[in-house]
Amino acid sequence: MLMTQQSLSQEAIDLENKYGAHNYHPLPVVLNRGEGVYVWDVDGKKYYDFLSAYSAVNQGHCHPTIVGAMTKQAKTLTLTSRAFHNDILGKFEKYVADYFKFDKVLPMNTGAEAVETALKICRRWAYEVKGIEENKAEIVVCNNNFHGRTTTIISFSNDPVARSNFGPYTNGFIKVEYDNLNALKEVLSSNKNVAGFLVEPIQGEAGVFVPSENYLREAKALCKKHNVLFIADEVQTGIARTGRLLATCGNCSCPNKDCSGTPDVKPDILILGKAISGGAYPVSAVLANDAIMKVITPGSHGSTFGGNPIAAAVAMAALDVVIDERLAENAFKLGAIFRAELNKYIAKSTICKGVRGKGLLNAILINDDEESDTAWNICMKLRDNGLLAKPTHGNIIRFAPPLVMTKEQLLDCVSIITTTLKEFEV
Ligand code: IF1
Repeated sequence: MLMTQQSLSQEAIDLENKYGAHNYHPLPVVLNRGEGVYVWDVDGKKYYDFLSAYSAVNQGHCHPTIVGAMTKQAKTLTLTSRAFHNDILGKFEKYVADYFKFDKVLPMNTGAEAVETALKICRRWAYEVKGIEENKAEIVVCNNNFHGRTTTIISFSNDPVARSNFGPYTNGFIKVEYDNLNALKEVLSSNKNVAGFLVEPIQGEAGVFVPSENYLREAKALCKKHNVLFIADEVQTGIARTGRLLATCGNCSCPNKDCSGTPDVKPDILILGKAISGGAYPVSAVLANDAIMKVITPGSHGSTFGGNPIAAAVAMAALDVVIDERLAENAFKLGAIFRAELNKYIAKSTICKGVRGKGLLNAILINDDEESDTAWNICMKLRDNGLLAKPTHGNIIRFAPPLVMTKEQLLDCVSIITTTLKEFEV
């Protein structure tokens, strides 16, 4: 029996290796079921999911409300394209616009598409509203950014693995150091052609890098002063992940009055993806007020699937769950416990140097160099001990469980993590 099951998992891995492009290096575990904070492998072994599909499954796996809305809509109407109206798109757009307090939303499917959409809106705005000379607009981005995988987006990445040999690259981007207001100030005051500043409120891929307390607020103020659009990529940080509805939580309807950080940083353009669907379906969205969104005219942008009826139904259900189950508050509360508990361990640890993050987007820093395989080996041991996480770089492990976790489950996870780390102490 066990032999058969093991060969099932090896068979699945072999099939991917033989027939799939090798664009990933997954942890060797083959999953076939998920529910809430748990996933199961083909042998029936249960794990805590500490990746949540890169923060897409904030509402937990197979949430019944979301799956219910999806199956109901799937049986009624799946796709009309935007050549015709349908009876749910407008409801979804109103729901999302009200929820995040913007005039308008432009629905797409993936995060990268939403980032591309924001860049296009920003460039049009530069020429048609700000009055920048044609083809001269520049968008400022940050070093070590991660915004997706398209040719334009990787053009302004500085990760050689993501970018090398994919040129020629798209022009019109200027990189500045993240969390450095002087660098931003310098480029904004010396260059009249800057149209926008694209930023992650917390840099995820860079290793869950949380900027200084005032960074986003001051950056927004600088943008305002120079008539530059502040574009927040909240694909990963949005939808309650960091203990607030949005990490830039401006005038949104987040019920968490308890949260600390930087209030009133309302982006001019907000980019959402991942958990806007709870991971059930690819849904992304770009939000802006009329003065900006008006540059989008018929034929200038679109997508066959963007804002399709299933996406609309799924996203409304997924955003309902965030409010109904108070996920922002839960992420805020559990995140504080998580970091406090890990810090107790870290005080006596040599293998783990620190923990950082906000809400339930956290990472631990492993005491080894970036090229080492220590973080990978720890993740393999965490897997054996019933918890799935993935390294980002050789010495950082990201921890981002679904936000529907209970305190008891979280403490159980802390115990798995610290027990595992103990095996690596020298
Ligand atoms: C992969 C990281 C997470 C994102 C931000 C846009 C996108 C992403 C801030 C694009 C996507 C992903 C994609 C995933 C790895 C991943 C990631 F490790 F790179 F940093 F989440 F932690 N903006 N992030 O984080 O969204 O087009 O993928 O829907 O395998 O590339 P997408």
